Amino acid sequence: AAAAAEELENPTIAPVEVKLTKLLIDGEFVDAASGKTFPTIDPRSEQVIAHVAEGDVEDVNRAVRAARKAFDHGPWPKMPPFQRQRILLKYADLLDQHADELAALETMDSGKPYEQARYAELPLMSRQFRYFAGWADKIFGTTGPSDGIHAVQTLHEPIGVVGQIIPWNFPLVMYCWKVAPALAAGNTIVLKTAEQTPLSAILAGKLALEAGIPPGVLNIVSGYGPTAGASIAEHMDIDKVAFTGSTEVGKLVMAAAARSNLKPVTLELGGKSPMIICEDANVDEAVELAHFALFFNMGQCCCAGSRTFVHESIYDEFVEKSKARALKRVVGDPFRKGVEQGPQVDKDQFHKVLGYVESGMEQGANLITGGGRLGSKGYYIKPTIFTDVKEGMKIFDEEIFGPVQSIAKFKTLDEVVQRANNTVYGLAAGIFSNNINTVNTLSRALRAGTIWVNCFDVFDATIPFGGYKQSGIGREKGKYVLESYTQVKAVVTPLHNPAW
Ligand code: TXE
Repeated sequence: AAAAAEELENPTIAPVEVKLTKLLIDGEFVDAASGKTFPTIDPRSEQVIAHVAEGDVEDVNRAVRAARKAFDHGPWPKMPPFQRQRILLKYADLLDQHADELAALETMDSGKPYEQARYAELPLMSRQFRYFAGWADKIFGTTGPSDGIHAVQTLHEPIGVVGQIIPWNFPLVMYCWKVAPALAAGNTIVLKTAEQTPLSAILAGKLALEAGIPPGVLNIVSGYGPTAGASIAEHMDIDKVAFTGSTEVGKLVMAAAARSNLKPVTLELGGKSPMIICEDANVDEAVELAHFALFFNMGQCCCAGSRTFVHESIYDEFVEKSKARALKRVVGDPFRKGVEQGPQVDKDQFHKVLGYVESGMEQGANLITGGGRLGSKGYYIKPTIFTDVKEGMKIFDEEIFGPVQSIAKFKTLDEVVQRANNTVYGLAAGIFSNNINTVNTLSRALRAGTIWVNCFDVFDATIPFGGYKQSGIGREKGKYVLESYTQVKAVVTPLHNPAW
């Protein structure tokens, strides 16, 4: 009876049937040229969900041929921009209409809480398409004064065929961050999803066709990195590549782009973002925000606030309350209502995170809660906190990508700036303070692409996102991303006939 009562309070939302598993090439769902498939695994049960067509070099070649044809001879780049806009707006509506199914596929494949996928992430998708639909007819150049005897106009043209490689931590959000601006600017696309999470993008691709995006404009290849991914990076007929993933692979992508046809590269890579809790902070609120900054999405965020710096005057209280909060965190089947944390995405990530937990203990950090696997089935990890964490410990210096919070004490603002910037990364930083001078000082001194003040993980389509240092090159979202998906052409004509 108790179980039934709990079930009533926390009903389970059902997974959905997987209907689409093929590659999307030239407007058709097709098998891989090799006929091969690969299994995608449910991280809750460690069981196979479905076998998905495994795209490889030959499939990328087919997709590039389709995208090339759609760019060189198809209607998309030449279409009046307001028509592209209309199609993208219709696409946004279709994404909203299918939000339940998309979110369910996302949860099955990645293990993220259904409520998070459905109510925090899916709305970002349609918002992103509507925002960039708005840009479609507002992308244009300038006329300049030049030298007085020539008229000069600049045309902002699409780059051509763009290759996009996305990770598994936010499969659909990454899909729309990449696809929406590229399409709004008139490019055609070959996109590779992550091998851990291929399912949701295939349905998103089907909806793109329904919205009226012409065949060949958006091609989606499921498959592995060293095969399908690498062949995108080194392809001679792809005009630009955008990558989100590890810093290590980002370097490979950039090298391959340079070695092949010198295609421009944008990269959104790893991070080790500081979350700085200042002296004047309301401790309860700061604890909640720092908890969210690290534990959101099982800690699998490139911008996770993974170094929590706390002012010494409130350190002990902060640590005690952070422990209580972590113990309250609801971990379980991500399809159940009220669950805050599901399993890690796959076996590799699960073992990687547990390896970091062990190294924290070996290197003398103080484990105050968690510290191991939860249960015996599925890739669940207990919310874990280390205190007294210091530079030189791997858990403080390297990206863990898991539910492991590292808390450190600081005394002065100068000290915390120096320590926060002491990393090869520079993706984001959080500041918790109501002191305007502190906020101004820190937000200017921190070397990171996003500074969240008294908030964290705010991802509206208008906000540019990207890294300093080895966290990446270029910006996604906002008007800035359009620069990555357009070329500038200068057209010069004499103002007077030179013979006059
Ligand atoms: O990343 P990969 P992995 C970090 C995080 C994580 C670590 C490893 O620390 O623990 O990276 O994760 C494709 N050429 N981030 O191994 O391999 C791959 O198929 C071209 C941070 O999953 O970088 C997938 O589509 N592509 C991050 C994508 O790259 C290649 C998100 C990302 O996978 C390739 C994910 C190759 N040679 C992990 N090899 C973030 N910035 O958000 C792999 N890929």
